[in-house]
Amino acid sequence: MKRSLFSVSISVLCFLVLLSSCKSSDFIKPVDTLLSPPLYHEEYESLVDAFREKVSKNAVFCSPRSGEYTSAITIKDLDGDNENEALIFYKDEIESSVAKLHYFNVVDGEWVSRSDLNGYGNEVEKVMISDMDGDGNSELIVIWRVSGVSSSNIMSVYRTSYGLDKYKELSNETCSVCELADIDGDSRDEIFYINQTSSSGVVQRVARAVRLSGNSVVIMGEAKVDPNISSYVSVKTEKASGDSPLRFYIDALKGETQMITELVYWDAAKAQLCAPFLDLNTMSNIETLRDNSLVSTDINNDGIIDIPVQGRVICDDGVNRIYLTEWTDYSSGEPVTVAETAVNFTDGYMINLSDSEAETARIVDYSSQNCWVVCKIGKDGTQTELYSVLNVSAERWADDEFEAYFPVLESDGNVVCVYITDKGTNSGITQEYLKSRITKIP
Ligand SMILES: [Ca+2]
Ligand SMILES: [Ca+2]
Ligand SMILES: [Ca+2]
Ligand SMILES: [Ca+2]
Repeated sequence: MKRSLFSVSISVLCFLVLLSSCKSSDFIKPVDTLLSPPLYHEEYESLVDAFREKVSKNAVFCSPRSGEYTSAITIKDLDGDNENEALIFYKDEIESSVAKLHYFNVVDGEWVSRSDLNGYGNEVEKVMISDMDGDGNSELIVIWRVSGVSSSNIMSVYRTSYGLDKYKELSNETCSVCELADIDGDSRDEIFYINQTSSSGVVQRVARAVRLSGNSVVIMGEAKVDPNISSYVSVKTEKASGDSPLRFYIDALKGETQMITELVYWDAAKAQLCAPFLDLNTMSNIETLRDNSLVSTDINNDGIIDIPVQGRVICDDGVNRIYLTEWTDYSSGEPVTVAETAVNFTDGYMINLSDSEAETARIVDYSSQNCWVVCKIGKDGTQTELYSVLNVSAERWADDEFEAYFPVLESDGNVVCVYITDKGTNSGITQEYLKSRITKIP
């Protein structure tokens, strides 16, 4: 059975509307108010009928919550024979505690049920598909989860068993973060994840890379990371090139308000997975610890992700303490600051300071008026007011009182505007300069 990817994706889209996660079984009912196109593509009908007939009449479908495949039904050529196979995530009924995976292939134009696999939770977080060992057959990596318990995700790896045309589970393990990527640059994917263990009340977390070897999942390398985090927020990678390995940047919350970024990569020369920020004395990532929830991002658009490291205090009036943020590129193995910003989280903007400005800047924070006054500290300690940055509602912005201000950012019915003092003007600060320097928080 051949079909274009395009027609599959349309039918997948039609399904998605009704399948936000595991939803009740009335998915075939038309919902005219939601959609004008048909709910599912006609090509799906034979598969859904086969599933109802051979697997379960009352099943409810489960959509993976994240990742590339977010439909309960994924149709894809898994073995490279130019015919599609189908994966269906479902539960026997809405209250069932076990989500399952069913695998179909096509024989003589008919969908044939091949494998029915029990999961390790009542939801599906993500499914990843890749031929990890290059034998022509795709492996399936499924992250199962229990509703509301993100720390108990279980990663299962499934491989086809020859001759039987079935999928079989090779391994399962708890994981927090899980990505499929070519970690060592040999053109085959490995699995990268973070595993948590607890023994006698002591929690340990390790970043781990595993690959497929025969019918086993084997550890390539592992590296300890900060165990004392509340949750992982995001995982990013850059495109690996030449000598530059694939690097994982994992932002994690510590407590409610602090954040760290773990950096993990494969060191080809040492044949080791490395996580350089863990301080072994304190077993914590002090290098990137900050009192805010800024996440790593490519701040200077050079293709390398930068980590927002907490710099010196630029405002401490006894009530508020504001730190300079030093966006740091670690791609050379040594920290290189590529941008320095003062971030106003309350008012939703940041000021990108030049090196010399960052050295001498001080902020006076009139937080009740949503106003920052940016000053320069002279060598003799004198404080010169250069400009003020104000956040006002769009309604107030129309008033005459802001005539001396010019707008730099507008969003959500608010205007961030700036007034430059005479001394600021004399220092060479212009409207154009500040318009290019004051931006939204990434
Ligand atoms: Ca196939
Ligand atoms: Ca394979
Ligand atoms: Ca590889
Ligand atoms: Ca960068």
